[in-house]
Amino acid sequence: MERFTEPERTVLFRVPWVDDKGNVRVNKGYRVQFNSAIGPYKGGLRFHPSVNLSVIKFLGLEQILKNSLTGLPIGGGKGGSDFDPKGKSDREIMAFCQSFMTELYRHIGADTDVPAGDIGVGAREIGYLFGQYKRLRNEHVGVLTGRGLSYGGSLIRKEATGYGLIYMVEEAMKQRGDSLKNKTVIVSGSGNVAIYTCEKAQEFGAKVVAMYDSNGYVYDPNGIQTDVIKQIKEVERARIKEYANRVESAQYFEGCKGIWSIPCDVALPCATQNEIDGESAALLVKNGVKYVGEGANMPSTLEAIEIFQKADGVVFLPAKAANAGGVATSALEMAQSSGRLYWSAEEVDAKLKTIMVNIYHNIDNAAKKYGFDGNYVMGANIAGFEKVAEAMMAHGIV
Ligand code: NDP
Ligand code: 2IT
Repeated sequence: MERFTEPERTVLFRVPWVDDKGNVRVNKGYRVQFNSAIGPYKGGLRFHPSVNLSVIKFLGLEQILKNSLTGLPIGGGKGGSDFDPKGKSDREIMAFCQSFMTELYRHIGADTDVPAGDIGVGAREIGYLFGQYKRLRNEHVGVLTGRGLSYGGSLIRKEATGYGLIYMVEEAMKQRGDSLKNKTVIVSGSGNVAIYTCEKAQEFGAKVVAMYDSNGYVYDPNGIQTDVIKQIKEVERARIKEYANRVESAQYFEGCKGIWSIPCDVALPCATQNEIDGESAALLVKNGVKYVGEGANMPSTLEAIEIFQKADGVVFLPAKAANAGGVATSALEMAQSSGRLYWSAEEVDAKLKTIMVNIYHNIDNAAKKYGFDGNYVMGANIAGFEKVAEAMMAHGIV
């Protein structure tokens, strides 16, 4: 455990770049290469002003266990910067990404460490990062995942975290003779994970009534229209407030926390850490929530988790299991890159679904086996840890 909690390597670096006004700007860059016992370091890059070493370390530690749960050969790592992509021009984003990669490239590689996206890092950023890596190394390899489809990306990677979350929630419901059909759902956030969670939940017949960005939330009793959210967030990069200007049945409320006061059957936090505190958790339980599935990493505070777990009949699916579909599909992208071939969307989606169903039963069984029936926090930690610990022991003291 002492070795497990200490990162194998931590890289901190300066990221200088020039803004559109000609000013020199400097940000902090991070890559924590936490654990490579079961495969190359794997995990996203986050660009957000709140990023510091502590945030990257908690995400990296979670990533080790999550990646182990996928059953695929990927170790754990995480990185990022305190750079704020909001309000920056495309040229500024490119300049930042090129500078970031000019340092990072010497520490990563397709068999060493394979970063991907996270908050503030999507298809555009991965494109600029990949372009600079390729230029520096003169190698077109699978060193990043979440790549565009024209240069080595995998179908369904973009959708994978959200779709995977819903596949797991549906499996947990199925085991209890329940389903998402006609359920009222809240999805927080409106980024990559939130959008595809919303889309898949609605495909299963649920009604998603609210979503937010960091300014406030929209409530649409008729069900959020995913295509409108996609247009606002993916195309225009605008604020969610716009949704209420475009959809008559919707209302906008300033501030985020109020979203958890809306009664729902299923709560799916998909924005960021600590977005559900004890007070919000108690309110959700009081209003009848039955399933909580974490799309974001550590969105529930410790107090909130305790409230969900103590509440009668509430199923709590923790992040490292519930949002593992993203990184699992990243591993499928790595496999396709190594094999120099592409799988169809149906093929990748089918594999994703199988992986999520398997993770659910693995954590359920581990919880039962160790006497914590229904406690998926314990189940996920134990099932994830076993494989990593076994590999670490096999490698000796390294
Ligand atoms: P995006 O950048 O695409 O979206 C993030 C969303 O969360 C935005 O709507 C953003 O609002 C909102 N948000 C961010 N910070 C805050 C905050 N402090 N308060 C309120 N809202 C906030 O990121 P992703 O969708 O990729 O990531 C969301 C979560 O899912 C993160 O926890 C990430 O670690 C996790 N995750 C992501 C995976 C992936 O494949 N992308 C895989 C597994 C987990 P705004 O635009 O206003 O900032
Ligand atoms: O938190 C996560 O699992 C991610 N951001 C995805 C990591 C990845 O390598 O796809």
